[in-house]
Amino acid sequence: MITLYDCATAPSPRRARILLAEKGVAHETVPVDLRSGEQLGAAYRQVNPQCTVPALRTDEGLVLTDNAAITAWLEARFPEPALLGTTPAEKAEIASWNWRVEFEGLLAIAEALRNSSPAMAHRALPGAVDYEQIPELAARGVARARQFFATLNERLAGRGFVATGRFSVADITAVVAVDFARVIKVKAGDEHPHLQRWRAAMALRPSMGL
Ligand SMILES: N[C@@H](CCC(=O)N[C@@H](CS)C(=O)NCC(=O)O)C(=O)O
Repeated sequence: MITLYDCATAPSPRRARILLAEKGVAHETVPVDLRSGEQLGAAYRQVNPQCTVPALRTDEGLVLTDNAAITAWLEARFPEPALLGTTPAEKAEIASWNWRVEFEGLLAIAEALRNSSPAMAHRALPGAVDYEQIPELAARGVARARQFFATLNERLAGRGFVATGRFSVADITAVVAVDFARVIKVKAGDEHPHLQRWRAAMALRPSMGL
């Protein structure tokens, strides 16, 4: 059986949940309570010494400790539907946009949240090591997230999907990033018509309710 170590309220495991649903892969879920610090406890450290979710235990007992590994493994193990592209050019385009959405979107939002939230004092970065907050980074993160919304809106003008002509992992990462931005009060508005149209179309996929 495949096991997902998950947290219902966190964006990174949501990426893995949506991917598993889009691939139609049956699995068990083990919740990890990030609010109480369960990820830093001895039991979860045995699963993932990096103390982050998601982690995925494969049916062969291999433990994958980040979305990059989970995505690569799922695509290789369950090739259909292809979510990383099929031709060399598609694979490159999807990898590029997925990285941009991670770096310009998800990481910018995390930068804003983790450097300002009192609940994340001393925890400015995820992982086994504590880092202090740098309050100035919060404002920069918000500015970067706003820029990400503008970039994504521009990208989606006249397009149905973030990369290539088909649904891909780049759409999954982008939906998760756009929704996560609510925590720093960055939202799509009238100035983002293309982004809003795409997000409404994505909402028709049952996986996006996860
Ligand atoms: N590179 C990782 C990042 C995972 C990550 O940052 N997860 C966060 C939740 S969204 C986490 O585990 N946080 C634990 C903490 O803040 O201590 C991935 O995408 O798999």
